[in-house]
Amino acid sequence: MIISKLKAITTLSILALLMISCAQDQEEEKETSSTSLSGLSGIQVEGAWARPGSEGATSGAYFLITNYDESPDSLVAVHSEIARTVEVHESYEREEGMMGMREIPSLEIPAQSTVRFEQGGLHVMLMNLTQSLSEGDTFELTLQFKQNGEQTVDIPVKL
Ligand SMILES: [Cu+2]
Repeated sequence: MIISKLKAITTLSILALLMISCAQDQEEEKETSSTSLSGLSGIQVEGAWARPGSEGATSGAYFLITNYDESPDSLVAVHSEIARTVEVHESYEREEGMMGMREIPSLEIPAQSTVRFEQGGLHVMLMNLTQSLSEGDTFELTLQFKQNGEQTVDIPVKL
C-alpha cells in the first residue's frame, strides 16, 4: 500500500516537473518570437477597409493596429475629409441583447500587441459623409497616436 502510494506521488511529481519545464519552454519561445520582431518598431495598420455609404449617411472603417514597440501607445484621434465627424467607437451590449455604441476618446494599444477593429466590435465611425462611398473607392484616414504620431492610411471601400 505504502509503496504504491509512494509510486503515485513520484509519478505525480515527475508529471508536475514535466509540466513546469514545458511552461518554461513556452516562455522561452515567446521571448524568441518577440526578439525576432525587434526589426520592426512603431505602429502598423493593416487590412483596412470601409463599408459603402451615401453622402450624409454613415460608414464604418476596420483594420488591425499592431504596436511593435516595447511600450504601450494610444490611439487618441482619427480624422478624414470623407466625413464631418470621425470617432473611434466600440460596440457593447446595453441590455438584454440590445447593442449600442460609444466613443472611446483614447484607445490603448498594448506593447507588442494587435488590436482588431471589426464589425460588431471596435470601429472608426464615419458620420455625415461628405461624399458617397462606393465599392472600389479609396479615401484617406489619419490616425493619431500619442507616442508614434500621425499615420495616414488608404482605406478601400468594400462590400
Ligand atoms: Cu459607431
